[in-house]
Amino acid sequence: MRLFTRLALSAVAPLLLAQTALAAGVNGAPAPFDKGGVKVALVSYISAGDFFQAYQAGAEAQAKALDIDLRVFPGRQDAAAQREQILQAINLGVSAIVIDHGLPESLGDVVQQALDKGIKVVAFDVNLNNPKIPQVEQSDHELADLALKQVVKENGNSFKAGYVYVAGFAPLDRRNEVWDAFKKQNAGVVEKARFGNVSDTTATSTADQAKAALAANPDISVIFAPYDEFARGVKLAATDLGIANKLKIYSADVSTADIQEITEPGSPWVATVATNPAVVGAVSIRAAALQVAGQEVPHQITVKPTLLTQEGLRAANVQTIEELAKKVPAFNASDAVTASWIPDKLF
Ligand code: SR1
Repeated sequence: MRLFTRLALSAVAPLLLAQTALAAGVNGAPAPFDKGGVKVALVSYISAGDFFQAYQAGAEAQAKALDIDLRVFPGRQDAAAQREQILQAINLGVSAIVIDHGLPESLGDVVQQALDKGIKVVAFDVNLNNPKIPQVEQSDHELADLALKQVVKENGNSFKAGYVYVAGFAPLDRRNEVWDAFKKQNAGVVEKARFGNVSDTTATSTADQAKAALAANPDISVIFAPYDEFARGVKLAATDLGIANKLKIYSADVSTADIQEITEPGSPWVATVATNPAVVGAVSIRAAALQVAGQEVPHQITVKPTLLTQEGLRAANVQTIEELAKKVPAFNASDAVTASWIPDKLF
């Protein structure tokens, strides 16, 4: 063999071996997962923030365990770009697309194009209203209900409140239904200010709005901020205004950074209700894989959230999401959409 050919082969051989190892498939899995290398796209609308990064990491871990070739399209809160990315995924010849958030009105026709080509679709937190598309959610009604029960436990049912909300995002809209019902049932709860912003700078923009709202309404003692970026913004504002000791913030979501903000001395962020977003990402990929394998997937897939209080986190000395996962089984794994052939030891 000529020297050049030998050198070229020796350089390529490890790559070929790596590819073989990567595309080895999953033992005992049905086609096409027995061969591996199934292409799946994850198309997100929001990619900034702890929740969405952890969701993506969980999706990647589950994809790796299933020997899926996962193509990630990061969102930039740009509806037109998300449509374009779905078309790109279709052109790549993916077998399934997971759509993570987005605006339903701008997705319907491109999602239909995917379905028409036999591509399986899974929706997380975006209502695509199609019986062929399983919907993944974190049981948002229960999430808001648990948070508001904790509000009443700690503040009674007569107080002035601030509320952080942006309409048009399915999980926030569902949580809002519970907030509306809560106010109807508790006439002593007065919503004095409502604000919110979802962007690539959600926390800091919300902080600016919160500062104005809290300065104008010094009698607000409770803030319902059911998204961790919102809660982080309100906490920032309360600290800047020097009123952290007069305010209690209740939120959704959790991350290692959130745990640190909740448990630090004097923090006004007293409770959150959350799932492990990495587990939700893994569940979304499993829903896609099961459909590709031709197996049954329920239309509504829920990952149940858990109430985490400042007091409880401090008492258990939990400082990271990994420590939380060791203490609370629901943060480690979900039994939603599993199968014997799907590896579930991810984290
Ligand atoms: C802008 S929507 C933000 C929410 O999406 C996910 O459901 C997270 O729980 C987050 O609160």
